[in-house]
Amino acid sequence: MSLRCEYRQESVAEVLRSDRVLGVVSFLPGQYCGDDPRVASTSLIRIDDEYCCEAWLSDTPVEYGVDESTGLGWSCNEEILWVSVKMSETPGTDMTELSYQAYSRLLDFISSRGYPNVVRAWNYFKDINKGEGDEERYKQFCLGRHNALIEHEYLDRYFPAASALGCHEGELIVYMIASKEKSVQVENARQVSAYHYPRQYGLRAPSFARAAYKSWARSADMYISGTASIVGYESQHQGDVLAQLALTLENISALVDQVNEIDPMEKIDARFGLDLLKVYIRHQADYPLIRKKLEEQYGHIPALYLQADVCRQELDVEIEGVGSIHL
Ligand code: 3EB
Repeated sequence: MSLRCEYRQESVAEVLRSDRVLGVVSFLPGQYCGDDPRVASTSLIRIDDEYCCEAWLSDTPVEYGVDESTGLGWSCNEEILWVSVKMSETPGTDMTELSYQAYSRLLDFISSRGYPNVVRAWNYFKDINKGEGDEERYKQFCLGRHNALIEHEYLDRYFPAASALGCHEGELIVYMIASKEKSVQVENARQVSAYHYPRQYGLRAPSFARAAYKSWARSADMYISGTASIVGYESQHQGDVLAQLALTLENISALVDQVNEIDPMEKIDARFGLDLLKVYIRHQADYPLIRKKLEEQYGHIPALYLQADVCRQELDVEIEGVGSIHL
């Protein structure tokens, strides 16, 4: 069994024709309007037209459906359960409660289906930087997510790899890759683990690992969490997006090295390498410069550029990645 992520040029509807599709993530403009349970529709805005959507593919046919009681969309093969949830907000919605509900539903569901381990999760919601201090919506999101994870017996070192970004409008969207067997969580020696951030970052620190890797029956994947210009626990290079980008790329390289150090791979010469990059940019005007720099370093790797708000107000760029074993 193997899992592959691809950025695709075809429309979501076309990608969905294959019976090997575990999940598709759609973006604006051209958001998917159907009701296929394999689609997570986000209001993240594509900055260029190179790719239309993000596809997660199985090498065997998948089974899929909607969970009647919660409305979760799911799909699975023998080893992987891909699941997404959409939580509507009404005026005055408490983000702590909303993220708690989202995670409780997701974690209950994946356990009940026999895939209790979250390898990787993505979280998108609007107005992520709105609210002061502990009232900031990102911090409230972290509190609700933490409470649900702890209730489901996730300890620090089992937190999934993750990304949490602010999107344009709409519901809280969470999608995740869950597995039957545990994945391996990886931290970055240059950064304090997010779950150990000090009190100023919220009542409960963010519950995520810097990276994770998972061996499947016929492949192994590495998931680099959303990575930004942070050393220790502090944001660096406020107001200088290119310096932020350079530091972000150093953090990503350090993580890839770290994964390669930890992974007890028996094959000599096999290393995890990056296959895809997803680049979140706060100000679209920064896109040309960011793209130029990224292509100098990673020009051979497909990259998807999205406008999104980084969860720390002072940061303007965040990058995540997917990798696999390169022989
Ligand atoms: C950071 O390193 C930047 O809350 O799930 C990156 C990845 C970040 C995931 C999350 C937040 C999250 O703290 C922000």
